[in-house]
Amino acid sequence: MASERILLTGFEPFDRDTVNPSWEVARALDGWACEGATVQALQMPCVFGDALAALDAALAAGPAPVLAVGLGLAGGRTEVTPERVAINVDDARIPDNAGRQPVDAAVEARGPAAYFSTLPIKAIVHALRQAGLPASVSNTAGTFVCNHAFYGLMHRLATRPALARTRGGFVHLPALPEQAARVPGMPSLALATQVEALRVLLRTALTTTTDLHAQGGSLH
Ligand code: PCA
Repeated sequence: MASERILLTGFEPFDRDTVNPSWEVARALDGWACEGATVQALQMPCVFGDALAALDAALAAGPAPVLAVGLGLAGGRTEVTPERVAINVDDARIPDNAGRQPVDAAVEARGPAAYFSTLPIKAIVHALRQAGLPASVSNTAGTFVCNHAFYGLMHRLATRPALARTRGGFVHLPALPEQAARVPGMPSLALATQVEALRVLLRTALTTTTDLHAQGGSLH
């Protein structure tokens, strides 16, 4: 039986780091089948513009995915955090891997201010917690390359008729223990735990059509 495709992206290391959990998780799941769909892992460069070129190449190289989920590292976070919203802003506090450091540039010149994730983020957080895995909704993906990739993905899903049925979103992940060992005090989550969380997340996304109505806000 022909399998549907889940596009799962992760990033190369950035900010002079040697590893990025987002790519380690994505590549660990490459080829994993769930609910009639199979994961295709894609590594993105941590470079404004180039990340979206890699995304475009992967989208063009096969049928429309049933799900397109981006992963990225958010050092300092303690939980797996599905992002609620992507904003049309590139504002880089540090240079990307090509030395680019845009300030207050639009991701898409004629795009709307923001896009919401079309993943069932509340149901995902609930399912992760039920499975004993730490998770919360995040209300900001920042303004660096992850938000750029998230916004670019959602813009493509919203504007390309061929991708109208593809649901998409972005998830920030905590650091790996080996990264935290170099930065005392930094929270971390083991790779196997992060991979298990993504299995639960993808299964929930594939089987949930209407999101849960549950509180996931924050005061700041
Ligand atoms: N995290 C960065 C970019 C790549 C990554 O893994 C971010 O949150 O923007």
